[in-house]
Amino acid sequence: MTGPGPFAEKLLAAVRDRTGIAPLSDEQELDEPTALEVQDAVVQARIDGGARLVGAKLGLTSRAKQVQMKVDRPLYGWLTDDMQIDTGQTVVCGDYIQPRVEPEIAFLLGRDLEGPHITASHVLAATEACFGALDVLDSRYAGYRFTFNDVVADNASSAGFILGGTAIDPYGIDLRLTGCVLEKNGELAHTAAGASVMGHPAAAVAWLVRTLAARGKGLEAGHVVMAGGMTEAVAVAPGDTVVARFDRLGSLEVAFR
Ligand code: 0L1
Ligand code: MG
Repeated sequence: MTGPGPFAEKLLAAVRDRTGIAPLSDEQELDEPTALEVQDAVVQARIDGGARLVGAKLGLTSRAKQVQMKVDRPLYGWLTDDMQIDTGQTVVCGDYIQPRVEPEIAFLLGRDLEGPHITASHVLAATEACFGALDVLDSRYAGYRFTFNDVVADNASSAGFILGGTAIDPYGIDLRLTGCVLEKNGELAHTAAGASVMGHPAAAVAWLVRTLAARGKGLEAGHVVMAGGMTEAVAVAPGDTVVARFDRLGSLEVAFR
């Protein structure tokens, strides 16, 4: 099997059939350049199907997530408009394979961001507003069993995202200190502060921009960027409700059926 095509086809079929597959690397060696080509192919297939690119997500930017997934490096994927879940919308678990939810801090960019020397300060200067957010992720690999390159190919488990209704000027808040309490079915699940994400969520976004620059890519004004799970993700099933309470960024609640 060569090139991204057959690998991308397997991942797209998993989404269509809502059935987890074995890691691509079980079959054949998958190196990082090929994994990135597969990622591009699965995102392009969504766009060819009518979706619009609206931003990017970081994954595995916190120690909690790296420990949970046994992968010790951050990665990124892309967000399309068909992934956005409206506030108050009940999420149908059957639309996914094995959904999980995690709290994140999101950035809405007011200016393009690209280049190999971007820092957290540049990210803050280019940000129109920050939001509390929930990532509804879904691995196309059964049981979330994958290597780093497998999950890169799978567009960083991108599936759904919810933006909170409270927009904050990034200069009016110290995102390192933004606390988050994650509850599932009324019980405390996890807590974290923004600094859990690479020291500062804006530093995670800066890492993304520098990483994209090496591939001749960048982020655009209007893009939403999710900085990565602050805590471990929680698995969800029909009947579950997840609430994320952020300091100063408001609360988000999502119900699953
Ligand atoms: O948790 C995972 O599926 C690993 C990929 C990163 C996804 C994320 O952190 O949003
Ligand atoms: Mg995430």
